[in-house]
Order: sequence, then C-alpha cells, then structure tokens
Amino acid sequence: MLSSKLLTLVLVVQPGRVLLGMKKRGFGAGRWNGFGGKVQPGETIEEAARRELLEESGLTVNTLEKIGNLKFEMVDDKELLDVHVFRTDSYNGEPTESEEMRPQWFGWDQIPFSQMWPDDILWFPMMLQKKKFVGYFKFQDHNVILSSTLKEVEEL
Ligand code: 6U4
Repeated sequence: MLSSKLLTLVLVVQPGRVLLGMKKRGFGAGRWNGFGGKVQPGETIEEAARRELLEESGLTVNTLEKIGNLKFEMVDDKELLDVHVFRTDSYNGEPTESEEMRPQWFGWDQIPFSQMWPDDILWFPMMLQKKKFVGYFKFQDHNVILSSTLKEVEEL
C-alpha cells in the first residue's frame, strides 16, 4: 500500500492572466507552478493552502474555490502525492518574491507549459474554465508521465 502526503496548490486567476511562481528550491525547483506545499499537523487543507500562498507569494485571499484533486505516483517512491488544487479570482496584497518562489503574471495564451510539471498542460484548461477535475498521474523521473487518468467532475 502506498501512503500519501497531503499537499496544496493555489492558482490566482484574473481575467486573461494567471499568477505563477518560479520554484527556487525544493521539490519542482526550476519550474513555474501555483503556490502551495505540505499540510501541517493540526491544519485543515484550506488553512494550509492559505498559509502557503501567503508565505510564497505575499498574498491573502477572501475565498478559495476547491477545483481539483490530483494524485501523483513516482515510480520507485512509496509515497503518493495527494494534491488539493484551489482557484481564487481575487486577492489582497501585491505579489512578492519569497525565498521559495518568484511570482509573475502570465497571459492565458502565454502559460509556460514547457517549464512546468508535464501534467499541467492537461488540466490547466479545465481550471481556467472553472471546471472541477480529478486526476491520477504516474511519473518517472519527474519528467515522464507513464500513465494517467483525468476527468471532469461535478463535485469534489
Ligand atoms: P518544503 O517543505 O518547502 O521544502 P518542498 O519539497 O519544496 O517543501 P512543497 O512543500 O513546496 O515541496 O510542495 C510541492 C508543491 O508542488 C505543492 O504545491 C504541490 C506541487 N506539485 C507536486 N507535484 C506536482 C505536479 N506533478 N504538478 C503540479 N504541481 C505539483 O502542477
């Protein structure tokens, strides 16, 4: 049995643009991604999402919408990543670089998928259209998707 690690991922979306951060260190370093990280003991998933968003981008939000659940298995790794994805359409503050992330806005037609996790190009269109989704991806070497399932759902 694989044990699983709870993680969050927040996408800040505005009409025509989305905020991504360049991950400067740790897991996924060198890739653009949403903001997020591990859920700590005693925290709800949404509290963790808000904390990581603030720590990594300097932003706070009034509402976070649950938009996706993605599970990632790495070949030869016994831990499954269980990533809870949120979208927010409004925020407070100014995006600010942190030790972990360098934030930057991208137009919806200029999302740098070649410098992102390879699964992102598959589910970003659903996320931008406010459709909810669940997916499972089996990775080799953080670069190759060996198998996957992804579908739109009514509820999460
Ligand atoms: P710390 O504790 O900061 O050293 P770190 O190892 O850097 O942790 P962390 O906590 O930033 O990792 O979490 C990894 C982030 O990457 C989470 O927001 C989830 C996200 N993530 C992991 N696999 C992903 C994938 N395949 N596609 C994607 N995001 C992914 O879009």
